[in-house]
Amino acid sequence: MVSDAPGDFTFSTGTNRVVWTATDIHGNQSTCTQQVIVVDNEPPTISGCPTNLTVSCVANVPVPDISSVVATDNCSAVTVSFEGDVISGQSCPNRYTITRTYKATNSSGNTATCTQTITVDDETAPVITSRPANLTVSCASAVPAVDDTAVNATANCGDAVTITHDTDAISGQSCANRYTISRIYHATDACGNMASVTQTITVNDTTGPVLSGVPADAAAACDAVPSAAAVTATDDCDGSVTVSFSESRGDGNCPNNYTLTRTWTATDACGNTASATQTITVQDTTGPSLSGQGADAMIESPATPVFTAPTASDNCDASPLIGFTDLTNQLCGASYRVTRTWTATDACGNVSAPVTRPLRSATPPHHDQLPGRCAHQYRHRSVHGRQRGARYRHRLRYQRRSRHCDQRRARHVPDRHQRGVWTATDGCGTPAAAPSR
Ligand SMILES: [Ca+2]
Ligand SMILES: [Ca+2]
Ligand SMILES: [Ca+2]
Ligand SMILES: [Ca+2]
Repeated sequence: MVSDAPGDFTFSTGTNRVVWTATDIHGNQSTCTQQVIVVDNEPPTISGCPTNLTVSCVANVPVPDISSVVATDNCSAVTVSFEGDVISGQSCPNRYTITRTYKATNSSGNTATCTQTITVDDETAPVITSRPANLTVSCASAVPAVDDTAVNATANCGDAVTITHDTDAISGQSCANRYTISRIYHATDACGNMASVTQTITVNDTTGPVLSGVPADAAAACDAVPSAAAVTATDDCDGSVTVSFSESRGDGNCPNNYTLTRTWTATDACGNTASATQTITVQDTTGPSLSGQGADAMIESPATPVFTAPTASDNCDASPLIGFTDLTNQLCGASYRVTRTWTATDACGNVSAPVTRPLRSATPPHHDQLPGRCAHQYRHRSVHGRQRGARYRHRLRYQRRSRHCDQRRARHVPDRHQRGVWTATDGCGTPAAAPSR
């Protein structure tokens, strides 16, 4: 018997039915059947999974791609598929691990897998696109409030950016309105990556206060120097500030001619100052005045004239100098008139109006024109009277002028009991009076 069964026959997986037929030379046949069951227990092989990679953002995670995956099987065709992603270790939207599995499946259901690890890790800070500019202000009150909305930033992954700020840091402060502020803003993405920007605000008060109420330069009499004005000051930062005052005197050409320089100074909290001055020119232009000089008087020669000097007062000088000049006019006989003129001069040379007083010295008048023809002897009679307001006294001596004098008549004219006055003159117009008897 000869077999013609093929030696390299390949069976498929599963049940294969083999019919054996025996044929003799006469064509008689006999058959039997053989079942060959092929079982594939060997899984496919798989390779070519996409390489592991790291991306920054979710958006950068590639879609599954089987194109590079290669799978083979010893028995049958193999199907490659994407099995799925498993996410682990996620700490924020853009920081986690993807385990991506690809699977090869043969017709017997045998499988093999390979995995790709995709790391999502955002390590990139936002980019700040706008920020508050550095600035300088004069006063603490002008420092702007912190403003997060003034900071804008973008995140590489497109996630939301949160803007925050630190507490202002103050440095270099030397006074209430002179220091530096460092104001730090932060822009932070969803994974905590942070960019920062510092705004420097310089506070520097360089402006002095402004004075008000400073009077203009003025001239004043020495006894009418005005008191210092009430000057006030306002500062751009400090509001009302204290004003200090000083006064200096510059001597002039005499004690009551001088200048007063009044200076007002205001200083703010940072030492900026403002000052203003007023110059007052003080002068004594008023002369002294005299009073109390003695009355006009008459004395009897040869007495020495004695004057009662006036006293002087001045608006500014406590002790004006008093001087005088005498003018003598000779009258008749031994009579003369002395006119004394006083003037007072103050320390600045201002001269008073002069005051004068005449004092006349006269020789005794003679009562040579007594009533009647008789002159009676009135020896050692004192005669008192007033002439032109001045008291005078003369001692008169009368001589009997005639032996024929009618004594009786003379005694009755005037009546001896009636005190009367005769007038006699000294020939200079100076009347004298004699008592009657
Ligand atoms: Ca297989
Ligand atoms: Ca980022
Ligand atoms: Ca100021
Ligand atoms: Ca004076």
